[in-house]
Parts: sequence; C-alpha cells; structure tokens
Amino acid sequence: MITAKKAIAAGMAGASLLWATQALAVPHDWGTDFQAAASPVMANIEEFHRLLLYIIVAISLFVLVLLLWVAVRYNQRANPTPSKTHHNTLLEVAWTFLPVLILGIIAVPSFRLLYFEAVIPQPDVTIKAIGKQWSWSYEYPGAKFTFDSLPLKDADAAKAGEPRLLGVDNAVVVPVNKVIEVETTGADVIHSWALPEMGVKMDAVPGRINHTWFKADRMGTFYGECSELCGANHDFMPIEVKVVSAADFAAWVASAKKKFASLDQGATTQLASR
Ligand SMILES: [Cu+2]
Repeated sequence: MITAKKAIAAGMAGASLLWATQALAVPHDWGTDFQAAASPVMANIEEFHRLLLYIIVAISLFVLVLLLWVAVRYNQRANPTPSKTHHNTLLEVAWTFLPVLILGIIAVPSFRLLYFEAVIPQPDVTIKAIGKQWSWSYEYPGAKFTFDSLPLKDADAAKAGEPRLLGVDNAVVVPVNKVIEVETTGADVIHSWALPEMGVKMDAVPGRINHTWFKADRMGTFYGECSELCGANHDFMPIEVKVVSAADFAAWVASAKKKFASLDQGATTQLASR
C-alpha cells in the first residue's frame, strides 16, 4: 500500500522530472511554477520568491490557528460569560513590532535584489529592442545592423518547429555566459520587453531608453512576449532569443551584417552616422 508520504514524494519527483524535461518556455501541463531560471537575476528572483513564500505560509497558518482557537474556545456555548478584558500592553507592542521585524527581514534581500537588477555590469554585447505596434525591431549598435522580428503565422511556426504565437522570423541571437545589455524604447506607444527565464521585464517607452541586462547561463532558445498592453495586437508580438556559443555568435553577426544591411539600408545609414 502506498502511504500518503510516498505518494507525495513520487508526485514531486514526477513533477520535477516533468519540469526538467519541459524547461522550454512554453505552456505545458502542471506548469505552475516559474520557468527554469537561466540567468543570475532570475535565480535570485526565485530565491527571494521562495523566502517570501515561507513567510507568507507561516503567517497564514498562524492566523488560521488563532482563528480556529477563538472559534472553538470562545464561542457562546463554550464560554457563556465573556471576559471584559481590554488592552494588553505586551500583546499590543508585540503585534506592532513583530510585523515591523518581518518587513525588515524582507527589506534586506529585496533591496539587494533590486540593486543587483539595476546595476548593469560591464556589457559584452548591447542590443536595442524597439517596440512597435505590433512587433519588435532590434539594433546591434556594436555591429551596426538592425532588423525586424515578426511573429510567425501558425502554419509557418508548425513548419519551423516553433511554438505557436512565440516563434519569430528573425530571432535575437546572443552569446552564452556574456553580459547582454538590453536597451528598450518604443516607436509609438509603451511596450515592455520581457523574457521570463532571464528575469527581464523592461518597459519600452517612446522618447526614452531604458536599460536592463541578463547573462544566460545555458544555450538554447528562450521566448517572451510584450508585457505592456499596447493595443489590439499586443498579444501577437513575441520575443525569441537564441543563446549560442561565442563562435556561433560571431558567425551569426557576420552573416546578419550582410543579410540585414541589404534589407534595411535606411536604418543602417542612420546608425552609421551617429
Ligand atoms: Cu507591445
């Protein structure tokens, strides 16, 4: 006979196996947790999330126990003549300072994480993501080329082996284990460049440039979506990032320079002139 403990352990092992095999950032059965972290920022976000979860669960259980205790011990039948006690200095001091203490405990890792995200290390590659109604364009200011990244139609995505509504015709390519600085801006309205596995979500605001960064710790294809309501086709402007080796990245840059220069002379000239 399977005990409850064994069943739970088996369930968890199954879930983690499922999670490991389906690390790809696409919806899947039982996908209730974060997508697998692929950058130090996302790993830190997960760690902070876990800390908060422990605290929240402990507080909820504590309040639940208090409520049950009051309901059972002090209902009208069990306690017909209620006490007339009011004010308890020790209790009042405790319920003021304990929450302050808990918030203090939360504040330290919270601010540490905020600074970790906000202070961008020396970048190895800079890319600029420009949100448009409704697709993304990218510039590689270092290599001086720019290209549009358009969502694939369902039939084309199936043919290319890309997930539906997430695949694009020209994916962003970046090298693994390098600091990638992402500059975001909007061409028309506010968009947001989001890549969950990297812990990145940055508003793309017309007329200004926002900065964020990620450092992919493994190769692969990563998907994201615009995360700021930007109009009718907001949900049809996916983000696809391919993380490759340094050699593959160099080869891609060389071919992309040729491919996109011929496609978009205007933008290339504009880039070259600044
Ligand atoms: Cu958008």
